[in-house]
Amino acid sequence: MHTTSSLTLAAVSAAALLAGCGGSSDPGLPQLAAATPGTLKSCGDLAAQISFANTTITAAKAVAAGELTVAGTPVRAHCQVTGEMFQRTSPVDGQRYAIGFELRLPNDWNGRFFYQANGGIDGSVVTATGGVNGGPGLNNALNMGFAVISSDAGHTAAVGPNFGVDPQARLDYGYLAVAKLTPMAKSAIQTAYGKAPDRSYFGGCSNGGRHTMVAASRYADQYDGFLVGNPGFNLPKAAIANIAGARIYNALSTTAGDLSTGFTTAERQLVSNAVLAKCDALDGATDGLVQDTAACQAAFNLERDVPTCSGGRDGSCLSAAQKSGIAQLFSGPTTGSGAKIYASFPYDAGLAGGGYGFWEFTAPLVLDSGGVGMIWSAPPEDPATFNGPVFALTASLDAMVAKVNATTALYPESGMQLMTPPDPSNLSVLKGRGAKMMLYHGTSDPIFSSDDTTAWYDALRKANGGDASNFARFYRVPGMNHCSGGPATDQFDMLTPLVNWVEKGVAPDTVTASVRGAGNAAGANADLPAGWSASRSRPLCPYPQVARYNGTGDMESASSFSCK
Ligand SMILES: [Ca+2]
Ligand SMILES: [Ca+2]
Repeated sequence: MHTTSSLTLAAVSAAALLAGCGGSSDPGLPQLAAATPGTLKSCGDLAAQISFANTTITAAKAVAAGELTVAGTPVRAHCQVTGEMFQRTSPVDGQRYAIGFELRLPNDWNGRFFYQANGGIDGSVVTATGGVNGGPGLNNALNMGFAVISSDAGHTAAVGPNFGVDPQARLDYGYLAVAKLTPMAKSAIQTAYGKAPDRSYFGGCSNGGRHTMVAASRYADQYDGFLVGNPGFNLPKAAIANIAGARIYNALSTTAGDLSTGFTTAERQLVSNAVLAKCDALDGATDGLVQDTAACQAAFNLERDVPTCSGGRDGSCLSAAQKSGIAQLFSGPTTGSGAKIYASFPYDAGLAGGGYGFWEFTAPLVLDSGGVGMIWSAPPEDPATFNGPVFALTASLDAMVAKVNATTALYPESGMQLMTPPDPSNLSVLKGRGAKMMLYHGTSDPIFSSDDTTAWYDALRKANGGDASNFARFYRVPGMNHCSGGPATDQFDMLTPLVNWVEKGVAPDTVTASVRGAGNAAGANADLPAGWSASRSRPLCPYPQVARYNGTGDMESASSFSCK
């Protein structure tokens, strides 16, 4: 249910069309061989046996089947190897740094390696189970038999964003930790199983999606499949735009210091409902989901379609000032000279939930501020006096934009250089060796815009003669917020279809996604509307296709929709 295709006849013909314009069996691209399984020789001995330059293995611990569970499901028996690479003391801030990691090696191995790229500003060795999508999934790469690595990307969470003072820690976080960990992990796998991984995969959401796009650009010679979720591949710019948004909310707020009063939950629901009134039926189903994102942007007009308050704000209208400010948020905040800082955001139905509020009202003050001020600015702010909320609400936006693009002698790569793919629409190495990429992005993500990913994918198509579908496919997830949540079918497995594409030449068409309704093993999604069934499913469609209702059939089932 959480995997791949329940294809209708119409979807089959759509698949045939896609294959016609250059699907998996594209004779121009190499076909990579399938991985073959292996067996872990021993666990306890690995701490002594794994030997790699600049690497300290601190423990190798056998984890019995079921000792670890994901979504209530026991994870298979494996060996948890923990360690550090490149321990050092920074000459700049005097702090100790290292690239901490864990590598989980299943006893029964499928021959594959998965690099689990983590979110936020990294800093924690998140349990290396290997997510198959952004929202909590029912399965995981480790339990599928992958050897999975996870790392803190070269700093600990204890220092917060202040690791940005150390130039090396910046680079490790940006892209170099991957370059150091990858050959070490492959060597450790060779030691553990007697052979290196046959196939290697890389995946994550948010900053993890950014890591994955950067790896696809920089390290496509070392990985065969890339699973990109809600990517912040222009993270410094996105963070500044989100800070600009915080100022708009601050100016609209009715309680000083509480940005959420600038655009209340009732008002966000009002706008969501107005979007649905104009856009829901465009896909043939009045079901609370806006599948045709592009048509919706033409159909919906905030000024026209939401009532303007004649008196005070009471949740049934927006003030004129709110309309103006919120329209700016969606069109994309600009610098003093009128240049767009980041991207536009599409109007969609998923504005009312708690996750949306967190990213809009809290993150700019406590996350984006530290990223911009300490990690990506050259030079960084003074950590002794830096105050995130004050910085976010008072520092010059134009200066922020200038500083994330600046370099100094001590910080020779700008924040934009170290965080973003060097040449984003050039994936010629990836494509040329037969590697594949699958991407997804929630259209109600308020921090990283699906418009940015759409524009990138359009540029990728353009750079490949108008069609990139023979090596990269992009799926929009209507209603989904940042990696999960929102009124959305946010549970799906994109790793299995990616492996099938890479290793069997089976190009993915629709990916079936489900809601996390009451009783879902990975946790129920609090943002689901009351009228939806607890098991609603929808096809996710490869862009530019849109999931449209067939006109008959159960509206709760993916089988009643086709990608067109
Ligand atoms: Ca609809
Ligand atoms: Ca935002």
